[in-house]
Amino acid sequence: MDLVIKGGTIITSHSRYKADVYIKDEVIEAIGTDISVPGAEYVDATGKFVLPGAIDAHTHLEFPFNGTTSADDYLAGTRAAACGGVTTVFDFVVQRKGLGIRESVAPRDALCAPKACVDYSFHVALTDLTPEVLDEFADAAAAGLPSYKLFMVYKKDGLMMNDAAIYKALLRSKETGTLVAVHAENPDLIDANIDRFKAEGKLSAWYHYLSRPEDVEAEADIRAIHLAKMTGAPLYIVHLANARGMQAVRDAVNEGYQIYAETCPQYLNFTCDVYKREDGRNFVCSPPIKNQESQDALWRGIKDGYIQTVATDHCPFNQDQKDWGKDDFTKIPNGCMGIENLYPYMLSEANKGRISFEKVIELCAENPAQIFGCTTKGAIEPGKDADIVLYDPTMDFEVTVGNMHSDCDYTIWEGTKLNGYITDTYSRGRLVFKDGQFVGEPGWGHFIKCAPRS
Ligand code: DUC
Ligand code: ZN
Ligand code: ZN
Repeated sequence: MDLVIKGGTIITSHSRYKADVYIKDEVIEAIGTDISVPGAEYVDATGKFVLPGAIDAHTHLEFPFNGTTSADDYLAGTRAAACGGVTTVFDFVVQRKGLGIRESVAPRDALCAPKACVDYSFHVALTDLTPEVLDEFADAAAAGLPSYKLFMVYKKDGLMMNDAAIYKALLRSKETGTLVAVHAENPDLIDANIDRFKAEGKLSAWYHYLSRPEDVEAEADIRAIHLAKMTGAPLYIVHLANARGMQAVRDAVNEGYQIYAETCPQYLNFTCDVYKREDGRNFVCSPPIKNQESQDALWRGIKDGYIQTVATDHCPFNQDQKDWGKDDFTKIPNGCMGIENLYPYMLSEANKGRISFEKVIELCAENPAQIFGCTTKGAIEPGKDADIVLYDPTMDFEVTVGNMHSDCDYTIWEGTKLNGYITDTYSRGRLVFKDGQFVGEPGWGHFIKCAPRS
């Protein structure tokens, strides 16, 4: 069915204007004034903003981790995404040791496809960088999988990749137009701190932060940037959360290196003081949420253009899972929720005047589409998929677990007041969220083949 969204204000990263959007066969067919299409369905968007659906470039859905599995499976996670205006979700597939990149993705894609409520793609977390896997970069990229993450931590979980592996991956990424991402923290410093705190009986959630404070992350950021400089390859730093790492990104970009930084809403909204709260364990994620100085540096980085994307690292665990670490922070599964909060939170910050709406579109839609090669996503333009969000800037909203659409039984965003909220989400022209209700269907979402860099 043809659809015309009439009378709204379209926002891009560099402009805003009133226009109608004509959608045909899941794609934006035309943008113009007074569009009239016989037989089409008309949607009145007067007073609303017409925005591209957000791309959450960093999630962990039904993720086996820390001896358990994250609480949102592909259905719940993509349902929550739809309700938060996210129309493309990148999930991390962990390479099974001994298996190749595409072999590791295939079973996860099979799991995701019947459940996905919005479109999705994958980054692959490499854990076994054999010569065969390095040789597979080009073919995996041609199959739509051109981005690889290397964990610099989680040694005991078998996920960590050493500097030599990062160096080799960067070199090969440069040859193949692929992109290497890193989770940057120093595992040896973390272990040394944990051993000391355990010996001293310091086991509350606050010591999760103190075992991985600002410089534990900064050291790894600086090391990864150094490796990228040595190879001349681009580098994407996931979930940047500290001021000194932010400065290292600024310096490297100013020297002409292609360093992309991503941060997450939890680092922009909370400080490490949350770990002193009675429910501090619910905020345990890695890297941990840092201090006010770091938060301020991240916002400055956004304003000055040194942070390219905001994504969530969505990896919720239910209260009973978090409670494993009630008396010992080392037993708390690492991860927080955010997939439904990313776009509304960033748009609310724009509505409050901290940044522009155009900047939010750049961070949450256009940049992730461009960096990860989602050529059909990220903008309201003819030819792009009709992934569209209608946003009412006058609507007040308070986040509470009851009005979220995840399977998790609490939210760290409880009580957060937002200025403005999403009223409708369209995924390829199909309505999937309307006035607080999920109206989509599992299996609607498709795998999106990402293009390698030219
Ligand atoms: N950090 C988290 O907090 N959760 C999932 C993986 C990660 O790196
Ligand atoms: Zn990570
Ligand atoms: Zn992550």
